[in-house]
Amino acid sequence: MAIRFERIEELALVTLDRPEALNALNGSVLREFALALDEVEKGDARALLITGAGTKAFCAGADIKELLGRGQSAARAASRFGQGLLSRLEGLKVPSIALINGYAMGGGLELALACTLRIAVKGARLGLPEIKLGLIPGYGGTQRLPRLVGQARALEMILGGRAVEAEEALAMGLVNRLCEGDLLAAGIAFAREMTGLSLHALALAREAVQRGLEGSLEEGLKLEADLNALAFASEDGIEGLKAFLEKRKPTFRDA
Ligand code: CO8
Repeated sequence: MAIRFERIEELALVTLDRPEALNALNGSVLREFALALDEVEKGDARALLITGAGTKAFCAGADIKELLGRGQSAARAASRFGQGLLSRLEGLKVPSIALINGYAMGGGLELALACTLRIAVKGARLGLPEIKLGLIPGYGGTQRLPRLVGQARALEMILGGRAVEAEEALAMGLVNRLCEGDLLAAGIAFAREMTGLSLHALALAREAVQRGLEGSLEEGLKLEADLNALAFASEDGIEGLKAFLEKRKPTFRDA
């Protein structure tokens, strides 16, 4: 198996498990990753953590051994397949956190970019080096990176192919947090800042931020008002307000 899928109490953990190839994304990893997403979609995990096996790499990108000789239409299809998979990850009902335990390069960084949030260990390196192979990113990097860190920084990383250290990634907002100790423990603690909350409200909040960024400010404000109305009308919205007024902890039902 190229992917390990585990439950840690209320959390799901996916580990890319090809440390001998720095967890590069070959066909088996991508197929098994799709199955892991199926598990998360139909299961009751309240957050998804994704990491790489070993201490060296989160994921070194697409498996370069499988790339040579791909014709134009096969390359386009492969790009659309990978993009579709990462869009499924991005659109999960539960938040996802990339635990970046070393190199996150090319498709590996694109995988992390499709997660809701990212933590990196000190010493991790993050980059989109495709340009050095005479290629460009193909799993969403040209689109998600500028949305996250701005056009200037994204162009610098994509055109120069330079990987940034974890500290620089934190400073530019590419990762949310740095971790100096136990990355899995840090990821679990980060996820647990959200797992007791309403999944319904979390999904609406993410949609407001992420879809809002696609359009104008005016369109985003309208979207916010529409989603806000849904939150107010939801069971969890009513329960949250009632619980506050009754000075008790809310019991959310994710509805
Ligand atoms: N694919 C396959 N094998 C890899 C990859 C990879 N991406 N990265 C590393 N490996 C293998 C190496 O070949 C090596 O195997 P072996 O021991 O059998 O020779 C093993 O992993 C260890 O790697 P290194 O010896 O190179 O380790 P170093 O510590 O010296 O270097 C680096 C680490 C800097 C991460 C280096 O391995 C590297 O540069 N890797 C390639 C990074 C890269 O260019 N990634 C982008 C790939 S392209 C991509 O992701 C495009 C995504 C969209 C595709 C769209 C589809 C059409």
